[in-house]
Amino acid sequence: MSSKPQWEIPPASEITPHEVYLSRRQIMQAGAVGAAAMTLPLASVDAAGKPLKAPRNADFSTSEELTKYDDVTGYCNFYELGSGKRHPTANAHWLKTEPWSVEIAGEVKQPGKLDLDQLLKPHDLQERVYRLRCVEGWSMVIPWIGFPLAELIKRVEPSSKAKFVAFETLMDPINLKGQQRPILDWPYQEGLRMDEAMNPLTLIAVGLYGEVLPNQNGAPLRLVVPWKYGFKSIKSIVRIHFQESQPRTSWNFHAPEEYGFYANVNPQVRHPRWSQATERRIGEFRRRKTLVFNGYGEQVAHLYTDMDLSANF
Ligand SMILES: Nc1nc2c(c(=O)[nH]1)N[C@H]1C(S)=C(S)[C@@H](COP(=O)(O)O)O[C@H]1N2
Ligand SMILES: [Mo]
Repeated sequence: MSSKPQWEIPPASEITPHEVYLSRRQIMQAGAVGAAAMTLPLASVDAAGKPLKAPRNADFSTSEELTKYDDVTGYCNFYELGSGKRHPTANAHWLKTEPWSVEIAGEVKQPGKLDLDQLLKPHDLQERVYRLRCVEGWSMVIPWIGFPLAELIKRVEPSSKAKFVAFETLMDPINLKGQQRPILDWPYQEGLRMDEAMNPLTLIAVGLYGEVLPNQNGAPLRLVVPWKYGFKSIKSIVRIHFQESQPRTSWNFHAPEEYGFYANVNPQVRHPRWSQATERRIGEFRRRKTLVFNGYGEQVAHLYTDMDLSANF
């Protein structure tokens, strides 16, 4: 996000994603490790980039062409690591992911601090290919690895008062130098209504393209909410708070008329400074039409039947 939409397109990489991805998968299959027997490499030193195997969930995956690995990991929004698209990759080492824990708090029966192993161990990982659409007007297709947020929510047992879930990114201004400038009210915060958080599409991602999440993509765990603009998909989460009131969220607080709390991808609702009717799929030349709910309407439109989506944008 910036004061102007950035239409900059990354240079075409030489190798296709399929070639890279298939060869990685073949290497992993040759290892013949059962998914259940696998220990997660997530909590080890320099985990980012280590192979991470998970079966694809075809029911939740688009068959559209994948965005190139180099673009997924080289053209990022992660303002803690710098506000340019290339900065998060160049500054990825600013993010210290070990040790890592996530605080579960608020209206919940099982509050507490979980280290990464405790948080992830009970959950089986799966791969899901989702579209990601940034409010700036570009989109990607990414093979994520993770598990449904709903599984974690059920495990920690929110109380009946929990109507919303709030998320926070790591606050570490000494290392995360982006936080030394008041671009946003740090730490980065996002939130979902409980039914959005429980929707089977909503994913906690810990990997992509068959490997542990690179730092610039939100290691060691991030949200992926595919029917919403990318800014809802908060990276490097350290706190999950269950609450009765609608959470304050960073981009909405920064510019409420530009970044609504709901942030559902909607070609009919303009961003005040540009149209959302079309998008540039990274790697493609021609712009495509943006789909309502980013193409996930069948799964999520029912969440909003009673809402005016131009007022609740
Ligand atoms: N903590 C944090 N999370 C964040 C952001 C950020 O700046 N900080 N940017 C958001 C935006 S605007 C987008 S489009 C997506 C981009 O995810 P990607 O870089 O993995 O493609 O991350 C989102 N999550
Ligand atoms: Mo974005």
